[in-house]
Amino acid sequence: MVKAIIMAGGLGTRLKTDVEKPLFLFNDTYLIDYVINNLKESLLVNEIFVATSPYTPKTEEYIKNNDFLTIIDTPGSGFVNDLSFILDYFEKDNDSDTLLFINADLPLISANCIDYVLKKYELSDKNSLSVYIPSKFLDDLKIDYEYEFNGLVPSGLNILISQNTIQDEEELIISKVELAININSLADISVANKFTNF
Ligand SMILES: Nc1nc2c(ncn2[C@@H]2O[C@H](COP(=O)(O)OP(=O)(O)OP(=O)(O)O)[C@@H](O)[C@H]2O)c(=O)[nH]1
Ligand SMILES: [Mg+2]
Repeated sequence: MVKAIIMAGGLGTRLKTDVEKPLFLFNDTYLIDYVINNLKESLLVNEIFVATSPYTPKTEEYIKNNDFLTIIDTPGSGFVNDLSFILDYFEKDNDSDTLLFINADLPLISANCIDYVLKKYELSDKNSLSVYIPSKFLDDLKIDYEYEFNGLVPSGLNILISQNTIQDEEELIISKVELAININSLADISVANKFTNF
């Protein structure tokens, strides 16, 4: 089974607005709804989960009204700690599920792109796969990023097997605008608007 988990329990500090980041309105639609719709359109994702935390109670309330979605109530103790919490949550049930993690602030990653990445994972002999964007690609588009290693920037799209272990990682490098648009600040909204034609 392929289970998608939308990470939606962060503080949203950099956005500097009162609303929780997943419920930030981007062209009249909540950020998280873009991700939900793209995952629903995927041909390979079987189930969708949303990882909220005590920092995102309104997001949790919003998601509760949707029968398609299951909430995972994470402690909100940081991305890596909550990831480990989620791996435990799934491992208890089944230790061979494919878990696709996607951040709630990646509104433009299409179902096609998600399915392409899942197919690459199926072909790989590694237990995990992370998608990276070349920093040069982002520099050329004048898109800011927070973290870079060996010329690669993590995209916020990762696949793991449902086991809380250190996993061998396949690096998948993709130069695509849809992966590069990550909403962290209000400045990122202007960048995103440049690349969309709503
Ligand atoms: N469940 C859970 N989700 C998280 C956590 N930290 C971040 N996220 C989510 O992961 C995604 C990427 O994180 P960031 O871009 O750092 O977002 P953020 O932490 O809300 O915002 P900043 O406070 O500006 O860093 C966002 O959709 C967050 O909601 C956490 O501790 N638990
Ligand atoms: Mg953060």
